Amino acid sequence: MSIRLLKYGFIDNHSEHRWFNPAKDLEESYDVVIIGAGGHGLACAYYLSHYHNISKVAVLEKSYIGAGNTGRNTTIIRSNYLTEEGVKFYGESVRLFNQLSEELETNIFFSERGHFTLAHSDATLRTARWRAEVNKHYGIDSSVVGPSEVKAACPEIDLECGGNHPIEGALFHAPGAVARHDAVAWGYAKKACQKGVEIHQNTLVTGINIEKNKVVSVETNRGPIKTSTVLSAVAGATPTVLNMVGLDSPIDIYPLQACVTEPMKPWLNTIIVSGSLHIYVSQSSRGELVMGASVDPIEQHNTKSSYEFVSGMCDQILDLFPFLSSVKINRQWAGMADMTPDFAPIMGTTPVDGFFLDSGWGTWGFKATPVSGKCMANSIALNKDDSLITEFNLNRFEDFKLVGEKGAASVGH
Ligand code: PYC
Repeated sequence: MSIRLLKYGFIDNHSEHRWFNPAKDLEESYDVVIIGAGGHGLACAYYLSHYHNISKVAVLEKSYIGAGNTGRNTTIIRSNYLTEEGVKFYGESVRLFNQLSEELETNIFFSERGHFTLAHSDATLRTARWRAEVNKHYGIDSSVVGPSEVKAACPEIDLECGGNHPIEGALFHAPGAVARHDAVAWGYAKKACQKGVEIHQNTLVTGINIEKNKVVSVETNRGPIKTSTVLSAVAGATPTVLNMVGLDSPIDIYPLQACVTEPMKPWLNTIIVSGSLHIYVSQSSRGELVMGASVDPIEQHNTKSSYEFVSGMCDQILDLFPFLSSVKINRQWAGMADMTPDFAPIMGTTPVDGFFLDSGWGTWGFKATPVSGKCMANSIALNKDDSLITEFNLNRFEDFKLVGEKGAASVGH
């Protein structure tokens, strides 16, 4: 073995600083406790500490940073939604994503690819037109294109779809992008820690104490913490946390599975989605095809992968790309999606003073990471819902004011 290699093996003084603060004891109290060190919780900690000067913040994570849906999604970023609320909200998220590498001084591998939502029927084309018109009205780059434009962007696609469901056109959204999901979480964590935010991994919240309808403290497996402000940012576990403060929501938890193939030479430069075939696919910078489908058909609180998912999804993908028939699937996994009746998130203030919610992300939590962090930080700092999220408040279910966003889902659920 070379002496140089041995020398480097023995130095513990590496040039790169720690990204996150080292593990330490919990303080007795914090101004804000954030439950969940996924992208959303960490983004909120970043915006609180950098834009509101609120740094006495503890982010508590039962597992490790990004262990939940942050590290389990298929990293698609877009703003071609169906409702005014959704288009404005995700439009701001795409804007923030575009500058996030600079803002966080972390390469998040943001890669604008263009996003095609294929239409295999007149009915789907009609929804595509509807979305394109709403998008354009709010300044979002989105239009209906014909099969030849799809073929030009992706020459490998079989427009006939194996003769089963020919492609009639698509909704094209040029700003559609992908980014490295872990880097987004780590970047927010790094920058929040630089301002003094503490991230406590392996720290499970077991209860939240309320007195006179106000948050007063949090119980954890490492002892109690006094605080007047708690944010729940725990996709997949929202009902458990809501239970701790005596609130209820119409969220149901469904597993959402995904997978990657073995690496291939770059051939797919865009993002292809088909609601009728229930699939979405992009190619990662490592060359893997990153693919997913609808949520599982049964409500379950687990992250098990299934053969049924991967075989059903490959069956559909091969209609679009028959040449992939000998490509191997390398890995599959699942996350747990907080599904709401209207497919819009549940965010902001709640009937319990000092308890804030960032939840109900369904199948689009990753793409909302920057905007949700920013809006939640604004809402916490001002104790008032940010204007971009007022329509997403939990009270909309009592007021019968749903935000029907189902038509903007990538795939049917
Ligand atoms: O909303 O673009 C999307 C999406 C892709 C995968 C899951 N959701």
